[in-house]
Amino acid sequence: MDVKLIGAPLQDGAPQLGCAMGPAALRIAGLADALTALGHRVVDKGDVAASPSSPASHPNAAVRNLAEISAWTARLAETAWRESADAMPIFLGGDHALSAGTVSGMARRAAELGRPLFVLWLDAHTDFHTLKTTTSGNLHGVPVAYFTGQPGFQPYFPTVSAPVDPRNISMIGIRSVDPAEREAVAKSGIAVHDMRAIDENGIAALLRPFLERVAAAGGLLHVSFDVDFLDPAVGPAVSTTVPGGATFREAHLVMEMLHDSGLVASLDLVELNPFLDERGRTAMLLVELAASLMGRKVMDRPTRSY
Ligand code: DIR
Ligand code: MN
Ligand code: MN
Ligand code: MN
Repeated sequence: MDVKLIGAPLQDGAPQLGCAMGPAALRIAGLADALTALGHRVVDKGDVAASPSSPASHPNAAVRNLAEISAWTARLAETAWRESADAMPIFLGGDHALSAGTVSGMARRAAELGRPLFVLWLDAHTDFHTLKTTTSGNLHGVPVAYFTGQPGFQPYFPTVSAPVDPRNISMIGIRSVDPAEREAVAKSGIAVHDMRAIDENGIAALLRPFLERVAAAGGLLHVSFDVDFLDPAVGPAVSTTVPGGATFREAHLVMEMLHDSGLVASLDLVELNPFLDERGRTAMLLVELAASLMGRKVMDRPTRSY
């Protein structure tokens, strides 16, 4: 497969600095080589840059870095749309605000192909705040509301040309939902699978019917992988750790099922903060998981010492 690595070193959407180092850490951990070894043709497109032309403010005074995130959203939506024409883009974050851009760009691509876009959201959080409801003001908490076309983002953010149907979104790993998000996400039609659902059913039983639905609809699948989907013991390098997350085995199973499905059109690897890491282990783990999504089987997995 033709794969493009696209660095998106934004960090203004997160509460702590450090995500800007994420793309570099993923490169140093060997992402391109791991995918090349699986037979893919990998092109590293380098890092995208964005900066706002003028400052912006919102009546909700909590909102932080609005102009910066809006500029990143415009730039990444254009990039995702353009680069997905002839390859599978893998976006190296950068904080999760980047998905406002990548998912809306992929939705535009899917609409042009006459196919529905589906989104698998692997995260501790639902990221369904609007500019009005966020209390932290960290805009990594708003991308899903944005790309599904919830009200209140205009004129602050670019117009969403092809909003994602909330019924085409499956969230897995959820265990931190703010009060304002709870009702909104329940009403939206998004399938929210929390950790209890994983514990009671097993993660495969949650993912399989979703993948079958994507296949039956002839859809494109975008996967958005937030490091905090993982348990902090496995993936410590993230600013918003929440205990009780997915194990390596659960994440790995998800990746292999995604590979087997053949449905994945694009991928975000987000919220990696190498400044909080222990000797790059979270970056290396993400490379392993991405390799599994791209076809590596357990039996081929080289032994690695962290
Ligand atoms: C929280 C945290 N819901 C907020 N969100 C995070 O600040 O809006 N998303 N960490 O990944
Ligand atoms: Mn997130
Ligand atoms: Mn999260
Ligand atoms: Mn594997």
